[in-house]
Amino acid sequence: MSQTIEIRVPDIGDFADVPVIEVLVKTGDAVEVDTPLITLETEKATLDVPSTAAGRVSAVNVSTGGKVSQGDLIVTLESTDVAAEPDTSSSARQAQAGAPQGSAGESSGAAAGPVDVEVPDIGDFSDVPVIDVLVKEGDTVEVDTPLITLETEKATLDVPSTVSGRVIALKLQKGAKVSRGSVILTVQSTPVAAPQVPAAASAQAGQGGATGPDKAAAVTSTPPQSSVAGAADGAGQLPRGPDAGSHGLAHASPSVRKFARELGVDITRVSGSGMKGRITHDDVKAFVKKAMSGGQAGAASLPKVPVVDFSKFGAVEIKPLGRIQRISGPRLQASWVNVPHVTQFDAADITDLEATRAQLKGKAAAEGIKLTPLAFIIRACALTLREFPQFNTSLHEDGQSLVHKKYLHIGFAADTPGGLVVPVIRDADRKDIYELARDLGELSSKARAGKLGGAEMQGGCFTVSSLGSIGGTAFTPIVNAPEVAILGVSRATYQPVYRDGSFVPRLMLPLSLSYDHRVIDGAMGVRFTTHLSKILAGVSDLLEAIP
Ligand code: CAO
Repeated sequence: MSQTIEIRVPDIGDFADVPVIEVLVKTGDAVEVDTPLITLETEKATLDVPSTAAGRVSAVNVSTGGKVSQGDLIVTLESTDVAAEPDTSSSARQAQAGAPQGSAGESSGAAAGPVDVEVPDIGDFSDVPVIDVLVKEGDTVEVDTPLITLETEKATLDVPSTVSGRVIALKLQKGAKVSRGSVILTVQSTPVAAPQVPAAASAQAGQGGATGPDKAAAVTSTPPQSSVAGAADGAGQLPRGPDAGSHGLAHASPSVRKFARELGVDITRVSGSGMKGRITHDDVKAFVKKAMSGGQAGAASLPKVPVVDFSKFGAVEIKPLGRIQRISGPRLQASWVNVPHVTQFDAADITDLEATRAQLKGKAAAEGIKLTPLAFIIRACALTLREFPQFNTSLHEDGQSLVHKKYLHIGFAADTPGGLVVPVIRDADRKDIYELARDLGELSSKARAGKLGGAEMQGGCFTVSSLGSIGGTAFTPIVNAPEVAILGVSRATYQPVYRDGSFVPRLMLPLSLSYDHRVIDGAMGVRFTTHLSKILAGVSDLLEAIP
């Protein structure tokens, strides 16, 4: 039979008018015993108040930013599970601590020296599992830096340090079981001024927990000395050692951190939308959602370009982007934001190459082949890629390995009336200059006519973008990801080159090689362009007939 149950704020020590920094449930939600309902932030700690009964939330009586004291109504539940009424011994969940205790407690504010920090009074609980160790040996901790996270049957609690100093010995590991008095670690303490002490919460453990009409929910407070905190990580409140563990640096309540842990989320990567940048459950969910939707998290978090109403400044006309721009735009942006680009510039002496090309051009034209510099450049790239197989790879989606391709298809950027497309010459390493030139001509014509098939634009290993027929001295092409490099070619011009004691005019071809720095380092980048330049200058290799 359905029963209405009111869940109220339990005894939270001497605190009153405590800000609600997060409301974790809404009307209609099903909650279990111990489902966190709200997060409170006292001067000293962040506390989750869990439900003491199971049921469906029929009314939420608090809101974020509101203030509550002991006995205030949090939510009303419609419960069908009368048997799930809170165990009156739930007072055991009162992990409130009273007076300073333990060696660490006495040491706070004392002279420097090694100090053992112990598990404080955690109510009736013993052999409580340590579900997270938040610091490591060598870390600097401050008073209130969370050290370990405990999970009792009823709540998740952070145990903060009671001294400041350097951790010299960690005395337990994740998975260990602890009770009051267990030594957590030893800190080489530095003397600190005694912390501001609010009146210590009265010790509640074992008192039956009847703190409100619905009995106490699991609540902890953080007295200044050895005590259990809900999560002593108040943003902007507690100083943090520079080496504090990443979990310790996250501004989130224990339930949020537990939630993140369960989902395998590194909470330090989640940005908080709550008060003072606190990370909420919704922030963790949003983070996971973004990660699941194909790595959009990074792009989604990019700062936005301002939206401007240009008509304020003069007449405007809005025209839709072309089909190719609509397709290639997101791909270019994906490469731009994901690939750490470096561009290596160089210049190849193609004086002899152009002389040879001039000789061969007429004969090739008679066979219907337009022998442009690009055919030679693609041939030179194929030969260079054979020497530098690292450039014929793609990062595996696992981010831990490289896919080495045993084939070599080279794409080239073609400027068409409809926009930029990249036809792909298959097996470019197995074609001679004439075959490459023929492929180039055919694919370029098809591209300009908008007749390229999908398959003719797929499978590229490396791309060449030649703007040489138009002009320019250099540019920074965007890698055609998941390829790892692209060669930009600008207009060849005669330059004075110092040779054998004098300047001679040489036709120099500007090269701009952009590469993915995750795969290729700078030395390899410049070796590639040096080798490429040598082959272009030598000519003979380029004319080699392919059996
Ligand atoms: N330096 C000097 N002259 C060059 C040159 C260079 N680097 N590259 C080509 N030329 C000359 C050629 O020699 C040719 O002259 P001749 O007829 O006297 O031999 C002339 O320019 C025209 O060449 P082409 O454009 O017909 O042939 P191509 O093989 O060089 O280029 C293609 C073909 C499809 C790549 C080109 O037409 C094109 O679309 N380029 C634009 C690519 C582009 O937009 N890239 C940018 C991508 S990033 O936004």
